[in-house]
Amino acid sequence: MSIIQLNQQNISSITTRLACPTYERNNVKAGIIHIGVGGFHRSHQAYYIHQLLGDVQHSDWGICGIGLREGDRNMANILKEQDCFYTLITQHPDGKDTCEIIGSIVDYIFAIETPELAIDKMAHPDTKIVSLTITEGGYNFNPNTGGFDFDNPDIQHELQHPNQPKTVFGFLTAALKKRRDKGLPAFTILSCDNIQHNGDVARKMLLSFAERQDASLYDWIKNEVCFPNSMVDRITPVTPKSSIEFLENEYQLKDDWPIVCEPYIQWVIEDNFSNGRPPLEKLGVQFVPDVTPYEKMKIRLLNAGHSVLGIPGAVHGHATINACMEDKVFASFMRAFMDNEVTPRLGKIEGIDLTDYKNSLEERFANPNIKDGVSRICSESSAKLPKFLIPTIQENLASGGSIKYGTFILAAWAYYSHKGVDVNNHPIEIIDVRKEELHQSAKQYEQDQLSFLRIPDIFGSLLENERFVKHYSTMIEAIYEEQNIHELMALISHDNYLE
Ligand code: CS2
Repeated sequence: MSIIQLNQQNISSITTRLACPTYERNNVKAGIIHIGVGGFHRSHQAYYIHQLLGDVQHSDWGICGIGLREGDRNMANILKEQDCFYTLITQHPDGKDTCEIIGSIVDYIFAIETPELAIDKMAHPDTKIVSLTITEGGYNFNPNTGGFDFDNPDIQHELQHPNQPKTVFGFLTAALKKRRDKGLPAFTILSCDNIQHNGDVARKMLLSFAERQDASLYDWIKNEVCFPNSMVDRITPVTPKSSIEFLENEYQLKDDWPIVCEPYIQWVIEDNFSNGRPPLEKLGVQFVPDVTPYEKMKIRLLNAGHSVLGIPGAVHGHATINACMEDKVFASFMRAFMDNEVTPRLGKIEGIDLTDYKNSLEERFANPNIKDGVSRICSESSAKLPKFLIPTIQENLASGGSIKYGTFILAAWAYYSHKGVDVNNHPIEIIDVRKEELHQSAKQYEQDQLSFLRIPDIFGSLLENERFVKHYSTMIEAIYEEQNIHELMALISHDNYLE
């Protein structure tokens, strides 16, 4: 068999090789516009919608992707080449991979080149939802004040030139204004980022921006746009080159950007929509009145658990999360962190057995077939840890709970940011917009043991707490002196260490 390019024209031949969409894409309307099409959107929301479109009654709920950043150019080119089709490779723990072609993204607009087109698409009568995966950093809040960051030059630009939007805020307000002026109902804004109260955060930020731009639009958005909170979950590693080769060898299929993911998938959403919603409950999505306990559980256990493995893992030279889990010291450290520091702060969650949930996290992290790189997990830790980990430490400080596991991760992060190499002297790949600032602050260690923590918008007031400072100092000293993270983790896991 010859290699065949994944695209619309070839889809009937590809069907003989692997599962393809059964729906007629020409009849699918884009009821959802998604900003920030990355790996996660394609393994999660687009996969749910793909299943939904299998029933012709629901053909109003296709997706049109939008890329707002220069960094989306590659995605735009590849999706264009492939008519927005891509392969989803689900990696099972027994080593099997299941592959299927996903067709739910029916269109993609690279808004840097055609901003008008993107605005018109969002303002189109077919559009009912605009969903977002723009990462923790995309919400443009000033971590010092918790408010909107008006100093951002792109925000300044779009406030002065509302017809030349650059950020998600400029695009959303331009599109909502058009809808209001045309007498169309508002769309729902559905945040799918790992932020607690993601909908509330999106609402607060958009309203702050709109208020400065146009008072009457502010009122309209406030009254008409719904921002459901949601909890999303599916581990989606960075696509390795080997997956592209695998599709070529196994199926003679040329797909330049397939997606790999674990079998597990979960989505919990507040049932609060401005202009209708797809019946995703048919696919196991949970619609609940209040998503707070679910998102807190997921962010504080799964996302923080990942960092608890990933940061020391990077220093110790473990390349992937499953390699960390194979290391008994790492695995029991992470479990002890979950049991002793997170679980007591979560309280009871309706319908959830936390022990089962934690057991399933252990199994998911240990999946040997999904090679989730620690570099992905540690990427943008400066935005993640203040949301995933530091609140747990703060709450434990306030309530007298254990802090040794969480504190150790901050000390390990300081060392990681300073040294940038692992125990074998191999460079660590650090991906963080604040990498340089973190490095500068960590490297003052010799003069000031606590130097790394002197970034208030990341660490808040931790330094004001005596118990925390005592723990941190002991740990950071031990890390620098012994240079053996692994041994220290084993030591900390002993009952009588510091506490
Ligand atoms: C990870 C998440 O980047 C991270 O820190 O914890 O991307 C995680 O894999 C997803 O939230 C899983 O749903």
